[in-house]
Amino acid sequence: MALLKRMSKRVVLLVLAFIMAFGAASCTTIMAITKEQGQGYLDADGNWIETKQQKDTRMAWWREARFGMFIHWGLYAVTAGEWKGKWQKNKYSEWIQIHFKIPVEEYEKLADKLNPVKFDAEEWVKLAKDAGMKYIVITSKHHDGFAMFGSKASRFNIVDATDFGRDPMKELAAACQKYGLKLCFYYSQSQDWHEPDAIGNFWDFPDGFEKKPGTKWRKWVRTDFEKYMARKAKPQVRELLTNYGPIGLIWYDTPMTITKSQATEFVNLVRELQPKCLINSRIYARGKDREVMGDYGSTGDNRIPGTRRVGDWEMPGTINDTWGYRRDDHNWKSSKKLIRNLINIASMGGNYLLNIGPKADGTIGQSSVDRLRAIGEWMKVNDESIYGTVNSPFDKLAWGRCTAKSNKLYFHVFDWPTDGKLEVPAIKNKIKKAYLLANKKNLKFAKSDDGKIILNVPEDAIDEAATVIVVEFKGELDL
Ligand code: FHN
Repeated sequence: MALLKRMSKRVVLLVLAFIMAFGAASCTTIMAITKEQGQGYLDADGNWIETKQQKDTRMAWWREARFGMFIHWGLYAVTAGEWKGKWQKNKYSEWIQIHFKIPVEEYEKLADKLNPVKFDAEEWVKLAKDAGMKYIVITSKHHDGFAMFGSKASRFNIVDATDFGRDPMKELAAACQKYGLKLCFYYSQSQDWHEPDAIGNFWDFPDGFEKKPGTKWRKWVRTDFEKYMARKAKPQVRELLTNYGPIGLIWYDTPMTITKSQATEFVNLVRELQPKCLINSRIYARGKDREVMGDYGSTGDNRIPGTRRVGDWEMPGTINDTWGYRRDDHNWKSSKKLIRNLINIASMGGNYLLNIGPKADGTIGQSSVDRLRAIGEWMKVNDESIYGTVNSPFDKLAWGRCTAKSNKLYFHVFDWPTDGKLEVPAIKNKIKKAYLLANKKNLKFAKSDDGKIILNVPEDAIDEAATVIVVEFKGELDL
């Protein structure tokens, strides 16, 4: 009897041990699966659940990239700033419809003139790649409401409304896959001047606003906005995330009066369909405490911050003054300025989203091409000092900027010293070596009494836009 009792105890213990071992094993399996997926999920209440590590994994390509191409292309490329012999006063060509209060019916006719037969997706993607850009954000639908992709949600789209009849986003998706760039879509979620229930078109559809006396039209709320969301905006975002393969990010813009719960619907649509896809912060911006609902922040257009910033951010910038193509805009930024913008932004931990506005025939103007090629020449030599770098450990330097990566500091010299000596800020670490990134030539250096590093540099700069000097140090950076 006693033996039986002892045996059954053993059996119970064995069973217990087995359960524990099996349980632990299955637990490990579950954990392993979650880890392997490496991505967050929407819980039953519509909350996005994600660990810091999962967010870091999702952001990794974007943080590595630092440089992307913005493309504003739509019906406004046909008008190119001019309507019935008059030039737009507002500098953005894509705002022509609102500027001249062009009735929807008349604006729709522009589709007859959009026939970009010279469009070559591979050429565009190669141009971006050669410039050193790692992602492309293209206007799939701007505020005028015209979709530059085939859409079942609205016939006001390039496939159904033009003789062209092709879907340029499909072609771009294939070209991006081929050349290893991330395809990303801009989508104007609130303003849609084609739609009576959306925000923006007060000249054709004056009714349906909740008018608040004394406020600007743009502050007015569309009472039926959710109808537009359900009929067009959400189905189109769904199409974009379903028909074009993996999408790097959705770039929402001008949230206007969108409510937090409406913005959440746009966010969750992305989370549900492509959990790895990123979302910019222009999805929502209301109230005193502008809450950032996206994955990273956008600065204002062409607004490079003055100081180092924390967190992930991106600066969208124009190459001339307009976003969409405009025939009379010749105010091109120089290549030197654009290269320095890229460096300046990277030195503060941001991404540069540099815009081009292709023409209605599908070509990209020579002035844009020349500038992108010049940036590409600089990047070919110096891209190591941009990709995957983090912001400078120092405040802005008088003669240039600094970016950092692992045990290297990249000093971008804008103003080359005339006395052959470049003084860089003090670090406590032992310095392994200093060299010119362009030719790997080592530079002699000494430490001044106050710990600053004095580099002996050649008489002339290698690149007028920016010559990069690498300082390699031992251990963790210690200032
Ligand atoms: O109104 C748009 C403008 O046309 C353009 O698309 C820029 C790009 O950042 N975003 C809005 C203005 O901030």
